[in-house]
Amino acid sequence: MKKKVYFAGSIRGGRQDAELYQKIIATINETDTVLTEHVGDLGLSPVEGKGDKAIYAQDTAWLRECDIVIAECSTPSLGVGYELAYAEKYQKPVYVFYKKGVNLSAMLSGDTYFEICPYENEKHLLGAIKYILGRKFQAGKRSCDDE
Ligand code: 6IA
Repeated sequence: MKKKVYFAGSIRGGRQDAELYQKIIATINETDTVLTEHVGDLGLSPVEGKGDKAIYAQDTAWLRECDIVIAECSTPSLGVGYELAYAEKYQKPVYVFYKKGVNLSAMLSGDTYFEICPYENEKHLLGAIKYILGRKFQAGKRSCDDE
């Protein structure tokens, strides 16, 4: 059965990685279902759209509903940080990707609940995501280094 994937990436934190988010979403959609396709929308205006209360209600509902959370955290984002803590509260498997060399917040790298996955390049990132989605979730077997 297809997994429901909550993909998190920066919106108001900055859209410089939006094209990368789009590629991640396309990769996940090859085998599973991304609930948050708007994160990769290159035309998305961070300030317009539905009200913030509606966004919060929808996104937190999706976080409770999803099977797994995958986040790209190279661009710091308050919203993504909040989503990751929310996902932990609901005991969802959480994978945090970031480009090697980026100074990831200690509140992510220091939280042993999260699977922290630094990557070298796009190929490595997309390969790791495919690998994660291709296996069963088993306690103690969530490292993204064992591809
Ligand atoms: O603080 P940020 O804006 O960078 O937070 C980004 C994260 O919060 C993403 O992972 C999204 O899941 C969520 N998020 C933030 N803004 C929106 C949003 N804006 N719509 C849906 N999720 C959001 C609406 C803009 C609209 C024109 C599509």
